[in-house]
Amino acid sequence: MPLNENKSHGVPKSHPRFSSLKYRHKIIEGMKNLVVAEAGLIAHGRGECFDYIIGEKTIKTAKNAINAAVAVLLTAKRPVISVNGNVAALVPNELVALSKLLNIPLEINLFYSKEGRIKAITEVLKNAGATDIKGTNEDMMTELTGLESNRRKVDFIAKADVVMVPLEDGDRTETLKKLGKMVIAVDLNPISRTALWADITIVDNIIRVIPEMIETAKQFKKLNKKELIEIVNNFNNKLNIQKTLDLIIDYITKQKEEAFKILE
Ligand code: PTJ
Repeated sequence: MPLNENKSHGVPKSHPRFSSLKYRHKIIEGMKNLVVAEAGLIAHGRGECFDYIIGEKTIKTAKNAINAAVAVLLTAKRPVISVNGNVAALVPNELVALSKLLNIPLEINLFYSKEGRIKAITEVLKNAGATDIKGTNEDMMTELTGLESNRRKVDFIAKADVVMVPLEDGDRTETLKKLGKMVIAVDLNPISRTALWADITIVDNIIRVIPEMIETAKQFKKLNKKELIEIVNNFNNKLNIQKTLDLIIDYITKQKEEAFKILE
């Protein structure tokens, strides 16, 4: 048997936290080769913490939001998926598969600018099979008014009607909304500014969201425009976030009851 067949980064596959540790290492590797910003490690840790309190699974409200998001992306005129370092490190293949399935461009948009990062992320996406990557040529970029961070520099996003923003910081979502764009957010924190500002908030881990969106897109591609619009119209983001918080409270209450049983 080849050495390490049952291990990844020294972690045995039988380890109860194997999956979580595998994604941690993807983030660490990503940071070493410039894909992930240093602060991306901290953001990942924050995400892990929120993932715990939803039970590390796709909860019903996330599935509702995913359905609405896919329906919107299938009916939008000029949709785009924004890509940052964490997302590129965690789910490059899945992201490219989704972009191809929906025929939507990926645009690299970074909060932390650093020499070589755009090139490194472009490489990762190209290796995953991406052919349509925006945000790589400064000369093609314009600036979003009302935004001071590095995220103000955009390419296709400037003309987009729908922008999907996974793992975002609040400022740009607010700006995109003020510019009349529809925003789909993926954020494990249900009460972050991004989550509250977005039109559709998917409270789930990006590692589960993109594969789930791919499966949903395969099904929804068989629906007609009227049926897709109905799915969007039946979705209420505010209510969905409220229900997400209720599910978190229920889960924590249950965990509180369960917590000490193993010690008895
Ligand atoms: O690559 P860059 O330079 O564009 O920077 C990317 C980060 C993520 C570092 C930057 O956007 C940032 O600092 O983001 P924040 O403000 O930390 O917000 C990230 C949000 O994503 C937080 O609410 C986290 O809880 C959430 N989050 C972290 N990991 C995941 C996640 N949400 C979904 N899936 C995750 N795996």
